[in-house]
Amino acid sequence: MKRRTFLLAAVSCAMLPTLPAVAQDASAGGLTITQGFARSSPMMANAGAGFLTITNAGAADRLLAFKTEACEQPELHTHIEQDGMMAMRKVDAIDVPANSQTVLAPGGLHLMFIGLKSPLQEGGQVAVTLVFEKAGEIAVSLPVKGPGAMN
Ligand SMILES: [Cu+2]
Repeated sequence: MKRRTFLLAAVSCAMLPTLPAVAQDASAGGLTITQGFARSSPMMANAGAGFLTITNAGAADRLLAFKTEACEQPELHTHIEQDGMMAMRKVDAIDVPANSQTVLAPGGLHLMFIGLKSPLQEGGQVAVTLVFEKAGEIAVSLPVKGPGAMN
């Protein structure tokens, strides 16, 4: 009986459709995306933030937006200091200068997940598609870390 169960499990595994793998690092044109991660937001309920490094080996580009199934309202954000307090602001685009690195990191620029459809699970992955003005779309998978994770 035990053996039979094992065989059935092996067969059903083999029959699972192969999902397209979305890499944690990705590149298109002269752009390479690395060091991505996401975490739930300590500043806002039902929200999360994503961070990554964009290395641009080519001409200047701009990150215009990102798409994700994880939330209702994906926005590009930055942090600003206002009256001695840190606040988040939406930005229309993030410049990615030629031959440089643009870092989205805690306390600065970030991907904002507003209206999460389900809480970000530590150890899980969030698939996002970055939309660049010139390079087009780059899909990347962000590993989810704990709420206070800094890198
Ligand atoms: Cu934000």
